[in-house]
Amino acid sequence: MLEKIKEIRAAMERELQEAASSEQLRELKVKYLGKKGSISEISKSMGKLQPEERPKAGQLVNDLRQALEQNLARRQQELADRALQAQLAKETVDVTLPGRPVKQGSRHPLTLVMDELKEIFLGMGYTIAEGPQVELDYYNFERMNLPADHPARDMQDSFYIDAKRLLRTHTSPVQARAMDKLCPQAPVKVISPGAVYRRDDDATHSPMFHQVEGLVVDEGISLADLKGTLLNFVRQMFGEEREIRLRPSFFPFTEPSVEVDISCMLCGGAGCRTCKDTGWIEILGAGMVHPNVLRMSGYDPERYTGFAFGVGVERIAMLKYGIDDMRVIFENDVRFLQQF
Ligand code: 2NL
Repeated sequence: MLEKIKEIRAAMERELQEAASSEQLRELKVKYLGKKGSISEISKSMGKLQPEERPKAGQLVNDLRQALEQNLARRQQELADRALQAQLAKETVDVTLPGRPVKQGSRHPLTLVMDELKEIFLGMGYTIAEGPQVELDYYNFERMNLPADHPARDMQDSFYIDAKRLLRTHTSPVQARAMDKLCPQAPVKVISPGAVYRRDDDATHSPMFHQVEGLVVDEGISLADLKGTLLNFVRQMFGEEREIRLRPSFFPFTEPSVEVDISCMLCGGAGCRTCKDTGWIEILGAGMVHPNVLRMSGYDPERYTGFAFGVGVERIAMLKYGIDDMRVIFENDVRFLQQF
């Protein structure tokens, strides 16, 4: 019996050492520890021993089982380590390789133009006013001197939420709110950039577009201040050589009202396709704040005057970057966006 145990132990240690894969280790485990394995067999034959020999033999069989389990685990670890070492030897990492370039995005042309517009007016001492896009028709229309029966309030022009609320059709209501807040302690000098909504959708109109409106209210503000402000803005935006031209126009919220043209930056005024051979390009609307608007905002129009203007951001972007179809601005095709 003792001989047998020794034999098994020797064979087992040899075979363990020879095993070259975890598959073979599993087979050895079955061979020795399995139900019909050598150790089970030898345990069964213990009955044949003399009673006084049994404790000693039992001890040896237990030692044998324990040794086998330990050796199996150790061998398993050795094989895993060796496999890892082999893998590492094969896989070399070249730490001097340049890194993979990070794909860098770019800012949307509307964002670029918005930022530039804000920067120019911040430079002239304006503050930025913001307000809700779902607006009361009181602020959007009433306060802009557009009474209930005015055609500009027509459902065809606006997105109504309910009887009293709509998506703002311009950012003027933000400025009406600014006047409510500031009047009459402080003069008003604000711009209101943001999205506006109108029920239009074709090659030259989007149902959502962006505006930057500006408003200055104080004592002694005149049309000359408006002209100087716009000339300064236009030259920063389109170049120092630009001139401006004011043509009479109409807005319900300004009186007098003007359309403002800039001398064409493509032909310098000689005439080309962009300016339709006129030498001038229309870029914004403006005017002196209507006395009704001032009054509704708490200002005495006999004492306070103001000017206001509204710029279409998409239009500026199209002129500045030579974009001929407004729809590409909103399609978000990367081939378009990557050009900025
Ligand atoms: C345009 C014309 C304009 C205004 C906007 C304004 C605001 C207040 C009072 C008076 Cl609070 N006017 N805004 C004035 C004239 C023109 O926008 O064609 N925009 C694209």
